[in-house]
Amino acid sequence: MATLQALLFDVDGTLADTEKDGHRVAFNLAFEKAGLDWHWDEALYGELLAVTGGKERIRFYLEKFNTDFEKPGDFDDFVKGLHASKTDFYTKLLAEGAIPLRPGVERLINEARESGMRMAVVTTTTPANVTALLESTLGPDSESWFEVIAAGDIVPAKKPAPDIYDWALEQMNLKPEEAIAFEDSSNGIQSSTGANVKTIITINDYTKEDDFSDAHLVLDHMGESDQSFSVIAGENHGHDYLDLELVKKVHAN
Ligand code: XBP
Ligand code: MG
Repeated sequence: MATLQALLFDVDGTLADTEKDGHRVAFNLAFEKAGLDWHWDEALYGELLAVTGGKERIRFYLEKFNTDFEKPGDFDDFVKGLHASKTDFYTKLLAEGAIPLRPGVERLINEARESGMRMAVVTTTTPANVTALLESTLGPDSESWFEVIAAGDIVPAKKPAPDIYDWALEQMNLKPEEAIAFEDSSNGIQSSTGANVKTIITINDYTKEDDFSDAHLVLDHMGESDQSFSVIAGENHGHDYLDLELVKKVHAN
């Protein structure tokens, strides 16, 4: 059995509940600014989350939910511009402190740092969004705690494809069995397990019905010493919050 050497963190939905009150809001602000009458409510956004990547999500919306929209001739540029505006709104929202980390995330990251465990971010979101979230929650230098930020368009095939995990592992010179992933969604776990990385899931409102049968542990959140997690599936080895010791036990099993 390989020794655990690195924690690989998904961002949206795992580190923070960014989708409903962050990304969704920013998309709507960008649509409004562009003079579009599109509005993504919470329920529609849940359906749009089937597709990862903001540019890809805009295209999916037009293909499935707004087929009457007359696409401009320079459609690629139109989508890119809209998405750049969305990123602007999103990073500003985060800088204002709009989105906190989920329970236990900061504690686990700090414990991992103190013990010299290697860490990386593996996400489909835009790199600027990762910087904005980390800086607004963990502090200005926190991005440097992560050896690799695997994000956005670094690989063309986004999650659920395994490519972004494969890329991160290669950058870190790690075998899949030397790492463990933290994800929150079906697209996320398909990507991590597709790259043969064991995965711990923390669900959220948008993903609680997803199929996590390939997960090694499924929790409602990571928990704190005074706020126990609930185990949805898997073995918690007598722990009631997710610390490095439990992560190592899950990895070893
Ligand atoms: C979450 C996503 C992203 C964001 C939007 O990815 O699916 O598409 O919703 O980000 P992950 P961009 O859970 O892997 O972090 O608009 O920057 O693409
Ligand atoms: Mg996610």
